[in-house]
Amino acid sequence: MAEPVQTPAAFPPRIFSGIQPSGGITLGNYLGALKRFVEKQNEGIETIYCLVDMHAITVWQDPQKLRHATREGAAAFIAAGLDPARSILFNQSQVSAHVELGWIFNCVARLGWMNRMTQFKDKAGKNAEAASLGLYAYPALMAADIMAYHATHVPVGEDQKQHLELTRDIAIKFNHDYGVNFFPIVEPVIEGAATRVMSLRDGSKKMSKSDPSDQSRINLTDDADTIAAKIRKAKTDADPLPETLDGLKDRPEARNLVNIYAALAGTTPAQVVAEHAGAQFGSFKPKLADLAVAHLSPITTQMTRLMQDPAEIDRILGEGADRAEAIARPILDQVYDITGMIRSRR
Ligand code: AQP
Repeated sequence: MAEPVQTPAAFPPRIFSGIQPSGGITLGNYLGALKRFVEKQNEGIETIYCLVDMHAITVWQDPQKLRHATREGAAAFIAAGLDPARSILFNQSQVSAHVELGWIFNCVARLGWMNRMTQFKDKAGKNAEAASLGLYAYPALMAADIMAYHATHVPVGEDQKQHLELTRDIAIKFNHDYGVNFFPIVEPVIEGAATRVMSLRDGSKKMSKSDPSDQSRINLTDDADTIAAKIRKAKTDADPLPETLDGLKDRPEARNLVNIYAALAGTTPAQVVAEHAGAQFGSFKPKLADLAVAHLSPITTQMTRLMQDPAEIDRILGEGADRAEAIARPILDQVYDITGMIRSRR
C-alpha cells in the first residue's frame, strides 16, 4: 500500500550541487563551485554533491574519458577538502531517481520556458538542429537532481542562475498543478569574488572545460610551470591597475585577473585594487601566479595521489550513491503517489 502523501510545510536546509565530468575541472569550476561546496560542508549544513555524468553525455563523451573524468572529478572534490563521511559524494547515474524525476519534470516544464535557456543556445550554437534532445532537456534533469533531495540551497556559478530560476518555476508549477506543497522553492547561492571566471584569452567568454583552447583555462591538473605560463600569457591591456573598481569597468580581462586574485586570497576585488593600485600587469601577474600555485599545488598533488587508487574512488562513489538513494527514493515514491502512478511491486 502506498504511504499517505507528505506535504511538508517547511523544509530543513539541505545543499545539493553538481559538476559535469565533461573534462578536467577548471579554476572557474573550482572558484565558482567546488571551493564553496567545501565551505558549505564546513559550515555544518547537510551537503550532497554529485558528478553529473548523465548531464555530461548531452554532448558526446568518449566512454573511457568519461570514466576517467568522473574519477578525477571525485578526486578533485576530496583533494579540495570534501570529506565523504560528512558530505554525500556520488555520480548521478548510480541513483536512478534523478532520471525518473527528470522525466516527470519534462512533463511539467513548458517548451516556452526551455526555449529561453541561454546555455542551450550557447552550447548548441548555430546548428541547433543537430544538438541532442538531452541537451535541450538538461535543465529539467538539473531541477530533478536538486528536487530529488528536497534541497533548499544550491551553490553555483553565475552561469547556472537561469537554470535555478527554471527549477523554481518547475517546483511551483508541480505544487500548483497537483495541489500540494511538496517541493521546496530553491535558493541559488551565488557568492564570492569569482562567480564568473572568464577565459584567459577572451574576457567576454567564461572559462570552460570544453573551450577548444587549453590556454583559455587553468585546469586543476596543471603543474606549477603551466599555471605560471598561462597567467603570464593571459590577455590584459597596457594600463596599470586603477585605485578603485570603477577603473576596471571596461577592462574585462583585467577585472577577471583581479577577481581571481581576490577569490584565491580570500579577500575582495576592491581590496586587491587598493593594494596593487598603479601596478603594471608585468608585476601583478607573477604575484597572481605565485598565489595560484600556492593554492592549487597541494590540491593537484593530492588528486594525483588519489587517482592512483581508482577502486577506492569507486568505493566512495558507490557508498555515496547508497546514501543518496536512501534520501531520494522515498521522495520519488511520494511523487509517484502524487502523480497517480500505481506502485504495487513487493
Ligand atoms: N567560469 C566559471 N566561473 C565560475 N563558476 C563556473 N562554473 C562553471 N564555469 C564557471 C560553475 O561550476 C559548476 C559546475 O559546472 P558544470 O560542470 O555543471 O558545467 P558548466 O557550467 O557548463 O561548466 P563548464 O566548465 O563550462 O563545462 P562545459 O564546458 O562542459 O560546459 C557550476 O556551478 C557552474 O556554475
